Amino acid sequence: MLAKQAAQLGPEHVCVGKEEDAASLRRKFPSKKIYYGIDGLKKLASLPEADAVLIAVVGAVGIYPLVAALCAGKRVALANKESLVIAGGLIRKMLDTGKGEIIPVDSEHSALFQCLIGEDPASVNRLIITGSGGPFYGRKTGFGGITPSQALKHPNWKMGKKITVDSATLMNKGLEVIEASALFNVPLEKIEILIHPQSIVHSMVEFKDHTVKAVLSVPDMRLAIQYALAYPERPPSKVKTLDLVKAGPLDFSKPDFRKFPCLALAISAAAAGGTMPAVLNASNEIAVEAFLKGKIKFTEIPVIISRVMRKNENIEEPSLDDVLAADAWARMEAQTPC
Ligand code: MN3
Repeated sequence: MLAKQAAQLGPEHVCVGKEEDAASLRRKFPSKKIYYGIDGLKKLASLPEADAVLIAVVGAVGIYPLVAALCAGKRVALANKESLVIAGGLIRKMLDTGKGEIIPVDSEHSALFQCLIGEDPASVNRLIITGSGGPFYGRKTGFGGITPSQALKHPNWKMGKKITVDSATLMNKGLEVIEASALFNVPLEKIEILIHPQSIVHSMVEFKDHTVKAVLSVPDMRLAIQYALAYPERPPSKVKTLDLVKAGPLDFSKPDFRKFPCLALAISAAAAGGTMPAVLNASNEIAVEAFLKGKIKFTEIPVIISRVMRKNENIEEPSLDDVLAADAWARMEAQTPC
């Protein structure tokens, strides 16, 4: 598929995961520069001629191109949330001291970013992150019998497999709280989650005077991607106009932490800080993969994560090496049968 896309769009540089795939691409495209693996991602993210870098790889591996791009002073359109989850404090420091910047692609964070433009950070009361609740929000029992194909049917958004399962367990919303805290430098206790099944309101910011700003549109990821790439311009898009009469009524409710233990685990990892979010994320990645392969039940995902989190010896102000070591340890631990 990548070869087809490269032939169609004609990029000068292409990166794949494995060395052997790079070799076969080199035979197909002798005039292109072909890279592979983590070093390839880093090179691609810091090309001198790139004026913006869109990072949309899945999982903790996103940290490598993100750090490379920020070191090179790039504007990053960031669709990968795991990098901010595992190393939020370090990325925050890079943003505060370096030339690089992040324009979020995650729809909730794109909304928050837009609400915060022109506002004094000190005037923010709270960030309100909305979530559809995923395909099982109304379900009362039988979570153990949920199959991968059921979990992969998201009611509103078209996304990749890993994030769609994360939406079904509500881990995605937990990761997004950690992501927002790092990206906007807002403490955990000022971030709230609201379940909003229609996915029309993408998130909100409440200010000190109790004014609430929100961003609304039909749910379509193309809009958030375009916004991040075109920022600060706002060109026309192919996304449908929002018909509020047809879309309504819009519902909001508090999330159910008991029915969705992954959400509670994410919040407790965020509160613990240090390497705990990296451990949460890595064990979640392994558990979701095992669920998608039919090796474990849907309800075993939080059991694995909480077991690995309990064993973690937390490092409070971790370096990038500490974070990567915690990530690698948690991956091993998550695959060890208890
Ligand atoms: Mn999102």
